[in-house]
Amino acid sequence: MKPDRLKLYHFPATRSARARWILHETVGDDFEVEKTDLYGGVQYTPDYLRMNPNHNVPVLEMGWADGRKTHMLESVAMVALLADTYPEKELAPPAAEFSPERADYLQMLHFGGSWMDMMLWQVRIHEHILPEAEADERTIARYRKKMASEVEPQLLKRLETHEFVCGDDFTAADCVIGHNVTWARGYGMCHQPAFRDYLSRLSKRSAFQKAFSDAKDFTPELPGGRGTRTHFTG
Ligand SMILES: N[C@@H](CCC(=O)N[C@@H](CS)C(=O)NCC(=O)O)C(=O)O
Repeated sequence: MKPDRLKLYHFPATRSARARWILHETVGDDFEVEKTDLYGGVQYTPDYLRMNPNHNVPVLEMGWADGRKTHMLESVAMVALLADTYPEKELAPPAAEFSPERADYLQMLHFGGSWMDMMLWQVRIHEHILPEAEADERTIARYRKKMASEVEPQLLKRLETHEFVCGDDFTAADCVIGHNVTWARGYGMCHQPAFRDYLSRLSKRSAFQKAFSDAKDFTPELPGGRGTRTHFTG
């Protein structure tokens, strides 16, 4: 069974670009995209909170033949589900096999979505979003250092010897790690040539181009400056 209708709540170049990317890789253009004005605070309105109590993007809305409407709220879960649901696209090692390739793929998917993501988010909120009084220079320094000393070397080891993060074939894990690398580079991290070359390979994919076609609409700074998001809880 597959949904009759797919709709993505999205904001340019954020984690919802991971979901938009895997959707283009799997279902093509057959889904709706609604921009959620994060800087306008739409994610804290009662209607949005009913759909997503975590007040963020992405949300993947799925309409089913029996009339149900369901929502997924985690970008990495969306990436994993879509890659496994369309095995003919060969975006993930087969789920039914206990293989080293499957283990490595899941490892990188979740490394990107949890460990690396956590560090990038700390840098982002403390540098650009939290009010001055809550922003902590030591947190920024700590996670910038961990990115440089722990995360980047692990990724470089892979990307200096292989085309993609799990080897020479593109996988759905690249939708998460690739997005993270664009995010990191926007903050002056992952600056080594191997990361630039990796993004250049990824950007040749038409699904990547479509997913990031609106990236120019993203600004790291809040329109009114840090701390202007009165409802932001992080
Ligand atoms: N773990 C979630 C995190 C989603 C998330 O925090 N999205 C951010 C944009 S990258 C957001 O919408 N933040 C708005 C807010 O919290 O106000 C995922 O990966 O889907």
